[in-house]
Amino acid sequence: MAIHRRHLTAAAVGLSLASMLPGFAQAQKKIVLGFSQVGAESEWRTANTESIKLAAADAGIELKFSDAQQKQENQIKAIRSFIAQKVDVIAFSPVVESGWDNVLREAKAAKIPVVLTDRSVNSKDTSLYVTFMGSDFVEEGRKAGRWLVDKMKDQKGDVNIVELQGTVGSAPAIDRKKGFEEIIKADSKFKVIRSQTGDFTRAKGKEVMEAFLKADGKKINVLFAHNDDMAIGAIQAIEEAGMKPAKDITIISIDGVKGAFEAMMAGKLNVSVECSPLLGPQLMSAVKDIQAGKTPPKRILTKEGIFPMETAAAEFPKRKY
Ligand code: GYE
Repeated sequence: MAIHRRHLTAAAVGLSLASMLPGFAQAQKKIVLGFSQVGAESEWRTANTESIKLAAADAGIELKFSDAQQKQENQIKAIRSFIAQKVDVIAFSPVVESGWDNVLREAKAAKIPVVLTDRSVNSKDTSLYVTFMGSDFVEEGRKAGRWLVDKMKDQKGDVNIVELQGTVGSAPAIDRKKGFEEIIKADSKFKVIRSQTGDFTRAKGKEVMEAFLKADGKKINVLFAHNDDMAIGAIQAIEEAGMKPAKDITIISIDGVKGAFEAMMAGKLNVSVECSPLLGPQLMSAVKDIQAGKTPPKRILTKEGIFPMETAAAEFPKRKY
């Protein structure tokens, strides 16, 4: 009985504290972030998801995470459900660039700020989102192109290139292609003889490379893959065709994930251009700023480098993804 009374007293005190200090209860309220992820198509994406989940936990932000399995319709559904749940902030990595205006207008009408991470949208109305944080994909394509131009500077005849594109309509596929072409077009010896999507996955990268090899075989001098996973799939196809990756065919890819470093250390991949997936901490700090009424810069750029095969062994222990 005595214990019971003590409990009652504590409850009563708790109640009166909350009603006397409404600000106190407010400060304790967690920020709720709805995040719609592209999928789990690559090593890059897995590292990105991990970074976001960890950073949310570290920042004390409640994360509602949704995986769209590389389908825009699933992302639109997830965003609508975040709006219905009245989350504080919505963030997402748009699988493709176009077709977002309607759902973004719905978020705006509900007064929920939107942050784009990793990939951008091509909406004309930039007031539909607060900020876009992520890499400069055109520059990544240029870095790949510059590395190739330098590597082949003494080559006299044609350089036949096959290209494995990322997801059709996605910002990184469009921009990496553009940046690469911008650089190689300076010399007509560089010829892109085939270009097809491998949807950023190992399985598709392998499958499409098999088809390239069947069609052109020994004619192929260079593979430019828009990400490491497709390059890793293609390496298997090249080996199965009895050729030597990185020797018979020069291979360039993008991301700089651990799998790429392992391939470089095994002498099977020539170079990987870095694209960092570790966007979690900067996303959480932008979310906190927005909630505090501050406006983050419209564009938050990720800094990144390039890793040729010769640097792989020294860099590998420092890699975080
Ligand atoms: O390069 C690829 C992933 O959007 C930058 O998506 C990202 C790309 C990354 O599937 O591996």
